[in-house]
Amino acid sequence: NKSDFGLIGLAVMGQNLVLNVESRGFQVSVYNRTGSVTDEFVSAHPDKKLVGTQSLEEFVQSLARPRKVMIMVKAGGPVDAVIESLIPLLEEGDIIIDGGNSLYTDTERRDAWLEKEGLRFIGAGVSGGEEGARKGPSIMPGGPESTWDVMKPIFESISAKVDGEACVTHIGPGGAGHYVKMIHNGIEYGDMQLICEAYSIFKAAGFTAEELAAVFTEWNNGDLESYLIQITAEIFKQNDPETGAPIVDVILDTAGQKGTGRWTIMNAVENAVVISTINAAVEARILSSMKEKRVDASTQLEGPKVELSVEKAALVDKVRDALYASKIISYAQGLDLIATTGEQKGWNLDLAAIAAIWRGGCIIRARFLNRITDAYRNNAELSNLMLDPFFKDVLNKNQQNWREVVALAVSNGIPVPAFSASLGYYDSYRNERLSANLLQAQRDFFGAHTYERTDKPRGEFFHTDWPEVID
Ligand code: NBP
Repeated sequence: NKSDFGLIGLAVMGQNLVLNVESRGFQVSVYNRTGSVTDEFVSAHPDKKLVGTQSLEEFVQSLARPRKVMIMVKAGGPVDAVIESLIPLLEEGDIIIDGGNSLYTDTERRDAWLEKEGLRFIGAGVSGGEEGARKGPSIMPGGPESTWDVMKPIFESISAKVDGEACVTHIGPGGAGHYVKMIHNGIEYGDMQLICEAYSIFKAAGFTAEELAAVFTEWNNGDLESYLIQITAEIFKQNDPETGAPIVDVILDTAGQKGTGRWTIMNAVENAVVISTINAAVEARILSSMKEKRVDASTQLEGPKVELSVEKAALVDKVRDALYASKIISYAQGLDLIATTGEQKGWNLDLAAIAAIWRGGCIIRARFLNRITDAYRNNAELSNLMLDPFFKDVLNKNQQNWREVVALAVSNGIPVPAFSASLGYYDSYRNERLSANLLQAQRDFFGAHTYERTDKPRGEFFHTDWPEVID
């Protein structure tokens, strides 16, 4: 009998997704470029309905029509290589699903390419890492509605569930799914960096790992409840078996950044959308990776000569407020970018549905996403998340503590680039009058760019005859 589903690419994500799909009652055929991986995987699971295949021909022949082939290989060239080899083997109406972290513009190109070949294509972002893939990820599929309808039962059965709702929805046509996954990853960068900044303040204030574990455990019972806060609490409880020291203290402070974070920033710049919190998070990783340069500079560039002395309990409350407010800003920016691109592409995106499928399965899953879902369910036209009644109240309530935390960090030389970028966005956005009047004067001065006036209707442009300067 033929398989219901096929998967190509048996690395971490592929293997776990296969076991997930199989566990929902589907028979799954598998193929991997290196055949020994397939053999080892299938023989490690003798009780499962798996069909191991050693050639793509055998793989394709083992599938029921319309064939559903998921590709889970390294993003970029490998995806094209696999598609290229599949095309002559598949038949009209068969479906290829790319579940990797492909760049959405590649997905758009493949969508057009496969349509010409008479095949159906879904570019689906799959979030949640290894565990999500195995137990239920958040899935962000893009492609034609009619293809989604065919895939819906399988996607819904393998995805995470929150309050009985599957963490998958048809995002939109073409590259929409991979696009939303990309921004999701950018938001993930922001969430992680904000937590790290909270940690750096506590560390400077002398908190022990034990105290940090207690703080994050407590936070995980409140508004900040989320997977990332939860694992952070666990991290602080973990000691290094070799030295007995808290494991965080022996881990080197250099992080990598690749693909999706960088793509998110480039896309924001192209669309003229501010995502300063995510920017700060990506840049913080870049700075972290310059370890040797930082070590060298640390002996040459001075910081403030102060001793941080604060009342710990009060600090915990303030940092919590600052973290929550900054997180709201990060999501406001990320969702603004999604909305802007969605509009420009005519994707007709449903922000409430997108926030809803992030509530489970993925790394950014959090209680707070219920509030975001509600915000857009109540008002699909919301211009900025900050202006939703619930979030507006939180920001108004937290802004004082947020400022105090940023000021404390700055005066003590503790880098908090994402906290301060978030606050900078908040203060800029809420200011009726910024300093761009001077900027316009400068532009008009050196380039006769003209300006609009406060006392004249918008759209009327003026120029001043500036004096000549001799330098
Ligand atoms: P990798 O991204 O490490 O890819 C390894 C797989 O790609 C192997 O099966 C390998 O086959 C196959 N492959 C390569 Br490399 N080049 C190939 C080619 N030219 N033709 C055929 N197969 C080729 O695996 P992963 O970490 O499981 O991730 C898979 C996708 O899911 C990626 O796009 C990733 O960004 C995304 N993703 C990963 C995570 C995560 O937590 N790891 C989370 C969410 C999304 P081989 O065995 O023959 O070398």
